[in-house]
Amino acid sequence: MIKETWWKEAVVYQIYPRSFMDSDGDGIGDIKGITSKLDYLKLLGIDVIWLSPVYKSPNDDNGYDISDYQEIMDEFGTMEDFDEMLGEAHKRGIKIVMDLVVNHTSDEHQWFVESRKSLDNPYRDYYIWRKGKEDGSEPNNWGSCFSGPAWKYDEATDMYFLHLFSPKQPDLNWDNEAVRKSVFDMMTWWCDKGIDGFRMDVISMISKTKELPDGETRGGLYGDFSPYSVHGPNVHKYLKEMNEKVLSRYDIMTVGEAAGVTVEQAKQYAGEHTDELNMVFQFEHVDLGGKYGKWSDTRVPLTELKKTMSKWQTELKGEAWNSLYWENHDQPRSVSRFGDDRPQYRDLSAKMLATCLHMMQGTPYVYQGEELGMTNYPFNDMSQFRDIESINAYKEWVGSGRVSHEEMMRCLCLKSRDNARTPMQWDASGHAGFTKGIPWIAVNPNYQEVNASREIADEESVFHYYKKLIGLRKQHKIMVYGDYELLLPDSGEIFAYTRTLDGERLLVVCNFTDKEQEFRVPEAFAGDEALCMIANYKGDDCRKSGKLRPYEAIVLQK
Ligand code: TEU
Repeated sequence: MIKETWWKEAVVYQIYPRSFMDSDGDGIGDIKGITSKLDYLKLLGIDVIWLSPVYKSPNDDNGYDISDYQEIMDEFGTMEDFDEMLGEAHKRGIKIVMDLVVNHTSDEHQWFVESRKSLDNPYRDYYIWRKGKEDGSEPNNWGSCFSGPAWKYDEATDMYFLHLFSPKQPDLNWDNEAVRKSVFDMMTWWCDKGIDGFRMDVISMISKTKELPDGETRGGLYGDFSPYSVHGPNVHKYLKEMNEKVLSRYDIMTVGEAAGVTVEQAKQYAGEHTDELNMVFQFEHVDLGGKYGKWSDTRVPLTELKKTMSKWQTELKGEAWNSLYWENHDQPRSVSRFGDDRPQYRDLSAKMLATCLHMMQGTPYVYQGEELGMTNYPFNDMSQFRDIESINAYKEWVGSGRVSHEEMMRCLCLKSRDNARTPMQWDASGHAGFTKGIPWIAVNPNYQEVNASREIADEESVFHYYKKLIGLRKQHKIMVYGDYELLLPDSGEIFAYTRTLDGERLLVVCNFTDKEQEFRVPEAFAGDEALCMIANYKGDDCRKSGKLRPYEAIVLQK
């Protein structure tokens, strides 16, 4: 029996503050801007906001490089602004979950400033330092997630420090009890302020093996660090300690970003009774189809997508809780990646994707602009990119001659994180109403059509469709707790499944193509007594026509 709790029944909305709403005209989103849009989020009906980092940061990785966990980033405003936003959100019954980035800090954090000063500095072992090899090269062959080696040489003490991300994001040494205490104290400080939980950045990477040997290069320029730094030997010990010392003391929600996690590992991170986290973000469905690392310019076959998502629905059941997402600040726009962003199909396919995801078992996450059907940006020049991961990947793959400029541009257009980071499109005014200044990254040119103001006024918009889906989840426990069963596993065109709870059943059918598809409704749902819970087309549905229209989505309830 699945235990019923508030965070299983909630819908979470992710805000990437830099691109959400700019209140002071500097072209960068800020906390006052978020506060000014809380009524919009209340109208949408979401329950929780996951706030990407707002802490002080030099923004080498847009806030995921933190220089002070208990101060607000200058560009985003003040702690008073934060306190006002928290209070205003709570007044509207909206919870705030903070982004906890503790696998690494910024190299400008005071801990690292001290650590690099000398071998005997009290903060030396807050980070992971190693001597170089005999020939003076890096301690091992590991590559960083943002290209280049995962080690940076530091002259002052003639040693290298580990950074699995950018050189300005040195990894913390979680084997050091003082590090754990500092992190837990900081988390307690935020919980005492009244926040409602944490999304934990790359939490599966915090424990490294003692030995840090070379990794497999598999024909690449660098070795793979994951066997030694993902799901490491003490990761669960440290999360249980975190749970005992902080998490268990508050009624909060936690979700761990667990790159590379398997279903079996997820049962440990987010098991009903493992006393670690409430749920994890797994990456199997969004990591499908990589050709040059994560980079590819081809779409993933629907059969692969269905197989992966169904596995997580059926194999976690009753043991751990799923997070459900198509998009976040690291992923491209789902309507471009999994749907069809051509004008005649954008709206339909966005609603179809929303149906496919929100009818599954788990906590759904809506990324800012997903509820509008925002699309990938039409990049055509490297100068348009801002993301360190994309810029460095271009330099490494094209610079090394392994990928042509043209192919890499196609890969970046499909999968660059900047696709998700163009400003939120509020209305049809200049810069889509995001800023009165010059935006830090260009607004998508389709903002005249795709924007909140227009869609709120149009009952048939993607916005209102998401609003309906979110509302249905509050009315029907079967959407939250019903058992999932995949139908038509071999279909490369149709994603269909049922949900079952206490004798009630739902049939969810989604046509992932721009063609009509034959579809015979299962007998149990064929009659008129089966009600249509939601559909993205008006008029006769597949029960009468025996066909699914392009990107048609329908949910029948019995
Ligand atoms: O992302 C972790 C991570 O695994 C990324 O490499 C992500 O999978 C990749 O960018 C997908 O293309 C987290 C944050 O979500 C990301 O924004 C940060 O850049 C990263 O950690 C470092 O903090």
